[in-house]
Formats: sequence, structure tokens, C-alpha cells
Amino acid sequence: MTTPHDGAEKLQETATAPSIVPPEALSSATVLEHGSAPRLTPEQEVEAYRQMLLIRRFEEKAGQLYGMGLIGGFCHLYIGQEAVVTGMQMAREEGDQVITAYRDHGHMLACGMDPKGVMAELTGRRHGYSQGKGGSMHMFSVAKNFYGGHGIVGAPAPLGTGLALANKYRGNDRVSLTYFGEGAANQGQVYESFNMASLWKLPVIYVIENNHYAMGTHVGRGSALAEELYHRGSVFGIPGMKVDGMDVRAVKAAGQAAIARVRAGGGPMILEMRTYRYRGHSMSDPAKYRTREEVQEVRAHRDPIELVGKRLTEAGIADEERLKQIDKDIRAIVNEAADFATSDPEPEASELYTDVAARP
Ligand SMILES: Cc1ncc(C[n+]2csc(CCOP(=O)(O)OP(=O)(O)O)c2C)c(N)n1
Ligand SMILES: [Mg+2]
Repeated sequence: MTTPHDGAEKLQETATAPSIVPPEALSSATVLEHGSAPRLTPEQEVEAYRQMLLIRRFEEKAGQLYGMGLIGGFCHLYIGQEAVVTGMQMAREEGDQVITAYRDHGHMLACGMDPKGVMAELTGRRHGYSQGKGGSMHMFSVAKNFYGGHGIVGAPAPLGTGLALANKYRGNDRVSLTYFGEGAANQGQVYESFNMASLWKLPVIYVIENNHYAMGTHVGRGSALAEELYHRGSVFGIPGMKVDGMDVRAVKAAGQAAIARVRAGGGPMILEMRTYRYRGHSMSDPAKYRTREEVQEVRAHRDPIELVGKRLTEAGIADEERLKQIDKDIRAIVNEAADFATSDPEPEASELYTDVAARP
């Protein structure tokens, strides 16, 4: 039986346990060890801090606008998980594609999509990324290599595998970074994708964002061998790595190792990112399936932004003043996005008939 505290405890375990997965714990899976992750340069550390803070402040603002009735439909916030997409973006190269599920605003911002366009889509306005017709779960930017934004749990797995198949077919050296949750990792379509990706040695990295909950279900209650999701590809010969997803440095190191292997033709890989979501599943979830203390525990001891802030100040790279200034700059960007998203007009009624079917 799991208790509501399991999430935080398990996360704590991951943090203190050696980050190297013992090879004897696996059967056919190869393990890439990353040990203690190498330091980031001062510039990289500051950039990671800035990027994660942009996601955090954007999501807080989206939550506020939702509360004010300015955002309709579904809205799933990424607060707490910022280090995952930020570290992976630091590891990827230009042209590598990103695809994810509905908890997607952080991925869009990390891909370099315009905060104004993302926020305006949330409020259903004309200059949103889908002209105000898609909302939170349905945005796309080929220019920024972001392939959605998908409301169907598990859907990114076959779609991201398809992106990898297209890359292989075209003979380019791009890698598909395919994100989904630990709940989604139990779906059949994920294993059909694993099979094909392994058979055809496709350039895809499956990033399992294990935030410990699938709606109200703790991973320990819904997944067999919940401590070893990185092992889920072993019967297909897909190697996996378990990564501290609250540390951007560990994420980047694991991402770099995986991307190098995949880009060199080594076939697919799985990265299990051990992370945590602070807010409810969506805006309508009061999260009564866990205690406040559980969330507080992670916030206080494992917060990905605080961790980098602490490293920056302790290393003398930035003082409190500098961090405050970064926050001020980020808040200005987010406020500008919110102003735009609440003053941009709604789409014309005639827009109802456009973008419904592809033109021949
Ligand atoms: C095929 C399908 N089944 C069920 C749902 C309803 N649903 C939406 S999110 C979710 C939980 C998924 O959890 P996880 O994969 O861990 O991702 P997280 O929300 O934690 O990011 C469920 C069951 C859905 N959208 N699609
Ligand atoms: Mg989850």
C-alpha cells in the first residue's frame, strides 16, 4: 500500500542514491552511466536559471489568468518539472525535434517559441500559435521544431517514433526527443513504438517524465516495477537511464550521452526523468490524493530553480541582487505576454471554417 508521502520519499531516495544504475539490476538493457554530472559553465548555469524561471513565471501567470476566467478549456501546468526540458534543450542540437503531451507550455518556451504567441493561444486570441483555435494542448511550430502539444495520453510515443522514421528515411541526422508521462508509459502504443524503433534503429529518445502522479494515481499504485521505468525497453534491447530530473546538470549530462549515442546510429534510448509536479493535474484538480507536506518537502529541498540559484550564489557567480534582476527581467517578459494575450482580439467568426482540413 502506498501512502501519500511516497512521492516525496521516493524522490528523496533518488536524490541520495548513486545516480549510476547498477548493471546487475538489468537483464538485456545496456546502461549508460553518468555518475556525478559534470559542472556547467557559469554562462550555462545562468542561462539554465533564466530558462527555468521563464517557464515557472509563465506558468504562474497562466494559472492566474485561468483563475480570472481568461483561459478556457484544459490547462496543465509544468511547475516543478522545469529542469527536465531545460536540460534536454541544452543537450540537443539545432534541428532535433520535440514532441510531448498536454503539459506542454514549458517545452514550447524551451524550444524558443514566443511567450506572447503561447499565452495568446491560451486566451484564445487571434495571434496565438493556432490562431486562438487550439488552446493549451494544441500548439505547433515547425520553425522551432516543436511538434505538439497532444491531448491523448501516450500519443507522443508513436508520433515521435514517426518523426524519427522520417529522419532516417530522409537521411538527415536529427534526433526526435519524444516526451510522455510515467502514466502514459503503461500504454500499449508505447510498446508498439518501442518495437518498431528498435527493429529499425530509429533516432528517437523516449523521455519519460516521471512526476510520480498520473492524475490522482501515484506511480507506485499504477505501475509494475515503478522504480525501474527506465528499464521498460529492455525486452526490445533499448537501453535506459534513470536521471535526477530535478537537477538540470544531471539532465543535460544524460541527454548529451543519449543524444550522441542515438545520433551515431545506436538506435533508440529511454531516459527516465525522476521529477515532481507541484500543482494539481490540471486547473480543476485540488490534489487531495497527497498531503501539502509532501509537496512542501519537495519544494523546500529539491526545487530545480532553487538548486541552481544556490549553486550560483555559493560559487560566487551571481549574488542575490543579480538573481533578483533576472527575476525582474523574466517577470517583464511574462507580463508583456499576458498584456498581449488579453488585448489581442479574438479570431473572426469566419475562422471557424479555416484550418479544418488540409488543402490538397
Ligand atoms: C488515451 C487517454 N486516456 C486517458 C486520458 C485522460 N488523462 C489525461 S492525463 C492522464 C494522466 C496521464 O499521466 P502521465 O502520463 O503521468 O502524465 P502527467 O499528467 O503526469 O504529465 C489521463 C489518464 C487521455 N487524455 N487520453
Ligand atoms: Mg505523471
